[in-house]
Amino acid sequence: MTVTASLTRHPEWRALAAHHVAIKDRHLRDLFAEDPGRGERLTAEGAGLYLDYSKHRVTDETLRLLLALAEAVGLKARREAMFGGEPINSTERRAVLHVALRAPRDGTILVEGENVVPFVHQVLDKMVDFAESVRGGSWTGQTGKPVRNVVNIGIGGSDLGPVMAYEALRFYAQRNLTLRFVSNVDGTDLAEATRDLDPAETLFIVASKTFTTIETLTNARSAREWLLAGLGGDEAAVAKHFVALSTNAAEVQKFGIDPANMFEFRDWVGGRYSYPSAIGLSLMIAIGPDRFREMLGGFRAMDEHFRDAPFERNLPVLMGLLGIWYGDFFGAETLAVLPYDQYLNRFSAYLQQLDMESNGKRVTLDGAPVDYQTGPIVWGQPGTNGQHAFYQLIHQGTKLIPADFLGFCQTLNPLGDHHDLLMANLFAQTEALAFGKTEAEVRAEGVPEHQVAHRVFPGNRPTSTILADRLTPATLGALVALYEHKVFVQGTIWNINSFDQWGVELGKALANRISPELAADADPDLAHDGSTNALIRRYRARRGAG
Ligand code: G6Q
Repeated sequence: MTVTASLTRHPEWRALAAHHVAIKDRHLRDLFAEDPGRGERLTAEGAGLYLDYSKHRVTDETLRLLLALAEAVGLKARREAMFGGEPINSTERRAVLHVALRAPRDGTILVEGENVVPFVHQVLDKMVDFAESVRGGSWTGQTGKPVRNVVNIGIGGSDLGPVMAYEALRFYAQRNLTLRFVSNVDGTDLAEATRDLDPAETLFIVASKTFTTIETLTNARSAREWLLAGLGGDEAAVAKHFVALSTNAAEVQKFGIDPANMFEFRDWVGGRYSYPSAIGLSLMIAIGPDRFREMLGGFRAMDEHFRDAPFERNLPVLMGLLGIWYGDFFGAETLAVLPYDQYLNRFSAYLQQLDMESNGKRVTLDGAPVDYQTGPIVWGQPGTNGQHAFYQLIHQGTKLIPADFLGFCQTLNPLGDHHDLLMANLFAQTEALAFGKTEAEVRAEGVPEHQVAHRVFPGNRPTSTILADRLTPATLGALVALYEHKVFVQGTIWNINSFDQWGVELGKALANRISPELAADADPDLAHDGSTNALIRRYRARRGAG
């Protein structure tokens, strides 16, 4: 194993550590008082998104040092390596080319000498034809009825992207179609998703990159039984009611889905980066091909911004560096993502996978254990609901929780003064988190003495605010690409592989060992630890009870 020079020994890192000691107690109140222009100066724009990062515990010197770190670790070269199709996913020896999914038709991206862009557009064209036929009613089921219900069966990257984006863009969806997403191997998920559907009008989209994922295949088999039971058992119905999204044609065929009804992608698209690929078919059916292309355009605009904008005005670079500043120097362990938009209700869950699966790593590219913190715990849910729940801890708890606030200047559903109220909450929260309320201010309000300490807000809680005009398909694409590239920037600085996921593979293997032990008729010989053995025995003894 090669042990590389640790990141923490870089002069730029050491300079940041020293700078942190010098400025860690500086308050945002003072930073703003000394430089009232920072609210306009510490901002950047790209791909229709406006980022205000002035409410961060940074000075011009902090930013200079962070940007120097990005240069020192070779971020530019690594970015070019990704866009250039080099196998930067080193453990799996694969290129990382979700950016190719949104390349223009005349683009060129070479993977081992092959331009993959024509393949991307060939699949997109096939998706467009299929989506149009479902939306227009010309794709009919076994009994001749048009499709009214679309059920996506997938898990992880083959679920979270499509479901998040469908929720986010529901405003643009064709409303006579019902979209459902089944992921959990818990039979409840499929049972609830299908209980009120007519099989004759239902299309199942089986989304699985590998087509070997046990949860997805189990759900797909049960869906096939449900369909055949409802349609009189004729196997021919499968071809009219099942399509597959996968890289694995052989397994798709083995399952019984006609390869003509398979939409392909390649192994250079990671699961958590895959919803702009064939994995987005359910979304394309819901919002239509034009909107889907607009969304790809938004992704592309952010890809170009990431590639071309100077680091000091580059949104993913700035957000990545700010995350490193808090995680590695202030010791913050989490990042809250708080969208002030109901349509983004699954956005934080989606980002959880994107960020935590990518950067939840403990060794460098060379296999040496890191001696610094890597990916944050990402969490959150839409404001203003969170305000009435967990914001208390962000304002007055003992933990430092940097937060991203996302909002839109225009609402898609104008209703009285709802939108102004929503946005008033967003602005008020970031203001209160930054500036807090001092003891003197609390006293001046005439608060009884025994409450004063309890009603002080220390402030100095850092936030980013990301504003866009309107939640359009293009805005969503730009927003997702922003976080994808932020994750890339951080993974590059930490010198880790953001594109493998051995922790996920472990779960797949472990369950495969235990499930035959649960299924066995006779008591199996169990060779797990004492706790696991006892739990399995108790489950076997009691599952038939009651
Ligand atoms: C994503 C992960 C993981 C994956 C699921 C589903 O990056 O690899 O979440 O998407 O395990 O895998 P399949 O698409 O192969 O079924």
